[in-house]
Amino acid sequence: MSAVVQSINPAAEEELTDGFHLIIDALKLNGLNTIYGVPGIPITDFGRMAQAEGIRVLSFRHEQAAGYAASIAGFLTKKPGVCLTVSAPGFLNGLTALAHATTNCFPMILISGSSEREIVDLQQGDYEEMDQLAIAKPLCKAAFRVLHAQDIGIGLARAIRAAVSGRPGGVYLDLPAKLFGQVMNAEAGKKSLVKVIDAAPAQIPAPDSVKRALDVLKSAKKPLIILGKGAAYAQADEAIKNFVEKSGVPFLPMSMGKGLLPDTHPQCAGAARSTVLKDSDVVMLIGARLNWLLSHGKGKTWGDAPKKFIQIDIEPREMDSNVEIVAPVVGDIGSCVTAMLNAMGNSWSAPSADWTKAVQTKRDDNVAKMAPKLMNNNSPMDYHGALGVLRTIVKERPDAILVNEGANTLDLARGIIDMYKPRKRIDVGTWGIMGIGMGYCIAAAVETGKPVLAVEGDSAFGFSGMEVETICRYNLPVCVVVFNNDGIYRGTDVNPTGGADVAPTVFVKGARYDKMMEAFGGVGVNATSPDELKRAVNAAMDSGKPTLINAVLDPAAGSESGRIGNLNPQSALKKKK
Ligand code: ADP
Ligand code: TPW
Ligand code: MG
Repeated sequence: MSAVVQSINPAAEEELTDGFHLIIDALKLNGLNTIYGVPGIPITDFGRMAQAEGIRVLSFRHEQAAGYAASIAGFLTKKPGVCLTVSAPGFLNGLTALAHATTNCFPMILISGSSEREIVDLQQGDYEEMDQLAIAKPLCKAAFRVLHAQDIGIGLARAIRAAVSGRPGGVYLDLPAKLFGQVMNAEAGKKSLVKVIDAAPAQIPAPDSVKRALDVLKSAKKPLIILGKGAAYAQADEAIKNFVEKSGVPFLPMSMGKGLLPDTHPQCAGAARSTVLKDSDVVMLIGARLNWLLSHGKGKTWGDAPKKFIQIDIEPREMDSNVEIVAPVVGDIGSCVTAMLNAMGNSWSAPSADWTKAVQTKRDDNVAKMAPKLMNNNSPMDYHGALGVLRTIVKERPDAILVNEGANTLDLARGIIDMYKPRKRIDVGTWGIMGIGMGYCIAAAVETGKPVLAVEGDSAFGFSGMEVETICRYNLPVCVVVFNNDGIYRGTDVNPTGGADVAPTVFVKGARYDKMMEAFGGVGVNATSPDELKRAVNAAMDSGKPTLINAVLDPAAGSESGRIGNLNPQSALKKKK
């Protein structure tokens, strides 16, 4: 029995347990069998004990990467990913990832050890003193502190429910050092634990809202369905596929919604994005917000055609966040889509061929225009040559998980690499955050057991590059391709003063990121052409060995900020010059 520790009072013959064991037992009872973190006071022994009790404890080199790993574990499994950190600095390092999880609607629990309340509250300068609970609160969905061993069970239950029910998000659980050593009767301790039943209960949409949505969809001449990462998270893959196919409506996947239906599906409008956004008259959002990634549902991107929006989301307050939603359907995506499917009946008629053919033609034209660029074998490589190769590799290995971050490296890979299965593409998400790369690789490999291919800008990779040691240490089937163009966006900027410092966007020229992987016993390859890249990636995916391929890109190949350069503020002075 894991909960039982040696009695400290043999005369009483009382079996005892303590905070350490109660936390471990509570996690295990709820199927939380993996912890991502960094050890130190007061959680070093906790990690050891957790490992001894069969929890997989993955130690990282930096808490932020561990936190990103936990966040994406939550996305991939629908169970909260757990990140464990030490107090103050470790906690703050993990907090970025907790905020990221909350922003992206991923369930995650950040557990941090903390110093003693009595000293923190009087600001008496404890070891790594910080009022962590207060700092975490505005950045996550919920924050809890457990002060007594008998409350550990309830504390974790609250954390789990808060993370996964309704709109998923990040939860902070504060565990002061003293809690770990608190002792209580083993039997009472066992009874105090809570196995959370139905942590994310189905939320059935109101029948009226379903009918209203179908009426609006039926009235459309040029309908469009947008599938976001909430739809991928929901794991309602069959219902979504059946609904989209029965509707006959063109669909546009958001970045992490790619693969819910294959990008090569006849209804996929991915390669006709600007056309469908402009010309559609009714847009149905499934697990996608009308945030900056969809230009807030208005403006040039959306053209002049009047739009009506239908939205399926679990969060009622998401409705009308940017523009009017004429048909809100509130509930979990599985329940909502199934209800819509059932209410469609057998006489549903597909949208007019004028519309669907126009979309297909646009898409096929764009794909055909792109095709020759993807086949070039230039050395040094450009983005298209390198991505053409990776596109084929992903097509041949549709089970592999693709991790992607960078600017040009992100935007171009998203457009070029087709996905074939749900939840196979994980990337920078709602914040467009750099640094998720290696943490995502590690969690993807650990949680799914599938091979992982990371396509990383050289800048993006640098944010979590030290975690290649972690990848080697756990011998994970991860192949990292660094698109090395000597810098952020491009490697060609110069210092206008002619001074000794290089421009702020450029890195060491000719850097060899592959040597980093070799330093820890993994495989490093320097690839200077698409052919070399193809051979190296295939070898890595076949062997499953940790591999890093330094893909030498033309430093002039990228453009400023990738595809979102328009978001940069412009200096009026610069323009006048
Ligand atoms: P994307 O970036 O792909 O457009 P977003 O992160 O903006 O996607 O939107 C995801 C949406 O999905 C959020 O509004 C969230 O509330 C919603 N969501 C997440 N899980 C579910 C679920 N199980 N059922 C319904 N909606 C969900
Ligand atoms: C946490 C700002 C956006 S994209 C990027 C940065 C620094 C790097 C782009 O260069 P990379 O890709 O990766 O080499 P490429 O192919 O265009 O050369 N800090 C954080 N997040 C973001 N988004 C930034 C900074 C940024
Ligand atoms: Mg770069």
